[in-house]
Amino acid sequence: MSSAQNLPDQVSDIFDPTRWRVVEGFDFTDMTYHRQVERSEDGTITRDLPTVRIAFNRPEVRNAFRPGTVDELYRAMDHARMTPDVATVLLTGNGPSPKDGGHSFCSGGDQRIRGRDGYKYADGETKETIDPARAGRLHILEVQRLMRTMPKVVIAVVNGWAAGGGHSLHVVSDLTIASREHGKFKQTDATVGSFDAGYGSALLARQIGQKSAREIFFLAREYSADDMVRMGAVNEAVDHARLEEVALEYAADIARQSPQAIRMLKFAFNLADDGLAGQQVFAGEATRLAYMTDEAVEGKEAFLEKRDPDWSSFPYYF
Ligand code: S0N
Repeated sequence: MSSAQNLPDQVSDIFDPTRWRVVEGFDFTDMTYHRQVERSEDGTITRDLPTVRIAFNRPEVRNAFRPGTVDELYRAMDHARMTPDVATVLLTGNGPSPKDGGHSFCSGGDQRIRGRDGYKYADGETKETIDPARAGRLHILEVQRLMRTMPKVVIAVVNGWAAGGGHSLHVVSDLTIASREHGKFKQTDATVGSFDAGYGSALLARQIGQKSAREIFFLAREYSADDMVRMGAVNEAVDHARLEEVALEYAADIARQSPQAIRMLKFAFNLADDGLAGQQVFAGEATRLAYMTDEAVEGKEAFLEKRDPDWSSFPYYF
């Protein structure tokens, strides 16, 4: 935290510290986690606004994720899920790289610590020393499921390379906006002997069609933000300097809508593609709404009062 006006550190070339505060309580190294704020003219925070920014913070390796990165990403995402006045999550990458100035959203799993047996080791860990409870998990898939099922809108703000598992994170996000200059998309899974056979590929095919999705995976070519807009995989390509500003405009529009309606719509969009798991999430929200009706209250009260429920004032047909 820099001292001037309690502004957070400058974490990327397009990060505006005046718009954010650090979310307290997390000692992250591989991610950063910020809450949007309103400030008075002297820089004092006057109130929190309903958007958070979760960012990969390993620009020297194109924001590749290692096990600890995924743990931190999950914790931040879950905290956002459970924070009642947060409507939207911006998922992005910090940078550019101090080594070569390269811009990156996320380049997927850190290939330097990928184990032959599928384990992913943290720095210094080996197959012999790793805690078995933490080994062998492709837990980025747990993050994907959380992003998919959380009752908030997740926007991928693609400031640079979205490659491999980073490409999949953009696919699973509700919306994607990308830097016209630096946003680049490349599905390298097959190049490194990896494959996201779940949302990363199958959901992409639902989004842009089978032929285009197969092209992206089978050929592993590079696509620009404008290419991706044309394919229907990205909502908008914007000038790099304005990327986070436009993301916040999206978030402000979302915050103007009914939270309940946004939740139901997100779960409705997911339902058909997610099968029974999608139905379960949608149905859970429907049940929560039903609990708020007089009819459901009558059922509960009749049970507690040890009497038969009286449904006479509740019609079978409206
Ligand atoms: C992103 C690319 C295209 C950028 O190219 P560019 O700009 O030329 O930069 P480089 O010089 O290549 O990179 C700069 C430095 O960053 C390092 N680096 C980049 N990406 C990674 C990475 N993923 N892991 C480790 N290091 C990385 C470079 O090595 C270089 O370092 P220095 O300066 O020291 O040489 C290009 O970098 C690229 O193609 N990167 C690799 C992309 C990739 O293949 N990612 C992995 C794909 N697979 C997954 O992500 C699977 C994820 C996963 O967990 C999973 C999920 C579902 C099912 C299975 C799995 C599974 O684990 O297998």
